Amino acid sequence: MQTTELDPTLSQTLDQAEKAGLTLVIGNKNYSTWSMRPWVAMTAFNIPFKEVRVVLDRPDTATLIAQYSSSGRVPVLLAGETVIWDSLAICEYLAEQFPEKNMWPRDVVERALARSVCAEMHSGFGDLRQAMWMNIRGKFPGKGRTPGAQGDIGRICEIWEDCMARCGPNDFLFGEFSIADAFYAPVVMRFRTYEVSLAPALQAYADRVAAHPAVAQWIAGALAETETAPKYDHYPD
Ligand SMILES: N[C@@H](CCC(=O)N[C@@H](CS)C(=O)NCC(=O)O)C(=O)O
Repeated sequence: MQTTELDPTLSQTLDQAEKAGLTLVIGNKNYSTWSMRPWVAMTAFNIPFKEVRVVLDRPDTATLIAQYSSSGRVPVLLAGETVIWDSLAICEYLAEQFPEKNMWPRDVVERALARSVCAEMHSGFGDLRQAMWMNIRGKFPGKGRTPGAQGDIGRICEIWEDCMARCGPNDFLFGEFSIADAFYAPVVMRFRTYEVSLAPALQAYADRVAAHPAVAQWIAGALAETETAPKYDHYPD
């Protein structure tokens, strides 16, 4: 098992993490979109946790993940004796455990909409995932624009526009940063890597997400990683 150094700003809260008993098992920060979502949410909402990083696409990856979860996938949240897998289930669990943090919007309708956009992200956009995988360090301008990926980009822009229209041009999707923004953060990473051109208001939203301290901290972690994954580091012609 490989682990990353924890950010020094988090180390002071390690005692709390031990007490809360939360450990988040993630994959490589450069490539693992599903890991990024709960990690960003936990960091953004100052939920202390211990991070365990398993390097993906290695011969021992499956064995290492199996130490924590039989799902065979990351992320996994270990909460004391309880094992919670799947990014959305993890975020829902945390929102229930820390209600005072308002990880979902406070308003019931906004909350339902936020859950809708997360569910759509969680279960959809397969063409985007396939043609435009996340590689934070990578630069693949213009690549991956299959018809399906273009359609997914169009739908994501529509979602963002609807949210901006309701919440205001300088906000996150539902006003304050929420789980919904954490769910779309990997899309923001993809739009940067593949240089997707966006309308100014949407580009401004993408820039706000990338500049959020939790997202910036994840990006810094991705840039500092040394492992590579040949199949994701070069875009085939
Ligand atoms: N639906 C799951 C998807 C998790 C997933 O596919 N994780 C990938 C990494 S991003 C994984 O663990 N793959 C296993 C492997 O690469 O061996 C979630 O939301 O957490």
